[in-house]
Amino acid sequence: MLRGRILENKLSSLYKAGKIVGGVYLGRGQEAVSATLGTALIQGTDFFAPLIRDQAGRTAFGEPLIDCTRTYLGSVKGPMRGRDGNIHRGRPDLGMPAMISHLGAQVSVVAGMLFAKRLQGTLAGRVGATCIGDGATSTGAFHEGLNLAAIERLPLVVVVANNQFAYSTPNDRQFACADLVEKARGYGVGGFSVDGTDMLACVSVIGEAVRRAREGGGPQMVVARLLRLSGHGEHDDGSYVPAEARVDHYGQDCIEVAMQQLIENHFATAEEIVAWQDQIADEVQRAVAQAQQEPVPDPYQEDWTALSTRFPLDQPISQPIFS
Ligand SMILES: Cc1ncc(C[n+]2csc(CCOP(=O)(O)OP(=O)(O)O)c2C)c(N)n1
Repeated sequence: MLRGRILENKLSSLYKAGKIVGGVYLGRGQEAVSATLGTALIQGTDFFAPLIRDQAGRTAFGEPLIDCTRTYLGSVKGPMRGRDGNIHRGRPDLGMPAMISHLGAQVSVVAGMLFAKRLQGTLAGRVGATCIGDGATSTGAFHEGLNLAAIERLPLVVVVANNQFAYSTPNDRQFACADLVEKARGYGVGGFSVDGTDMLACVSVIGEAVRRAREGGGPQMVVARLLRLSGHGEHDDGSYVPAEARVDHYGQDCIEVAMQQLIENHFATAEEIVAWQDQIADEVQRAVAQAQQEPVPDPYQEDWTALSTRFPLDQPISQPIFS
């Protein structure tokens, strides 16, 4: 969670200083949901299709920070070889497809990946997960993907980060059911609700959803309630979010809550947390400095093949793939 937050704070500064071309989209306030999902998945076995607000989950799943800074800064050494605007990066060979759209498109992609593994006879013990927002639950892509996964009883976990706004559209203009988790019953999939600002609750509920999917319980949907603590992107000041939403329970910062939980449960001391922050700030600084020194792609030399054809299949995600 801290890696995601500290890295994204740096990206925001770089964007405001005009050093990043394109948008910067943060997961501020969603780190507990994202990181606990990434942690519950097994790198090398599972599939994870993160969204633009899932820096914390990507890191927890095993993506190195340098993948992020290289992509945002357009380095030719990044996973998209500097060809992507910024956020649609992935390592499909390693179970992490590149993001397509924010609006539920990944649900059917992950369902398809799982279905392909079933056809190959290698699905057992595997889970595929994706995160979406409340707005995505209104799209056809979400409906089609979840419906297919339910009929095929695929081990799919869809985590909905209900951050109360789809860009500037509030929940009451987005869906008419009392709670989004009711949609799970409609599709015939397992449904869970969790307070997305509470890290320990997320560990338990998201962990349980992943476990049920892995053990053959079919698709699971988790709805996590929270508030987006930034604009839709760094170009947006989020001034449409009412002041009451910022001060109610779900407006609290999950990182502050998590720190308290760690200290109260004697998992870590305040001094250790400060030391982690310092160490991570240093890692982030190095990942930015390295990407800034690297060249951008030469469009005349670039072979423009799909990224998946260029990755060695046997390389673990934690190792740099480009030298
Ligand atoms: C197919 C498609 N339609 C529209 C957009 C533009 N768009 C990007 S994010 C967004 C709102 C998403 O809201 P939500 O699903 O609640 O996710 P959040 O941004 O709150 O995390 C929209 C309309 C898009 N990227 N793709």
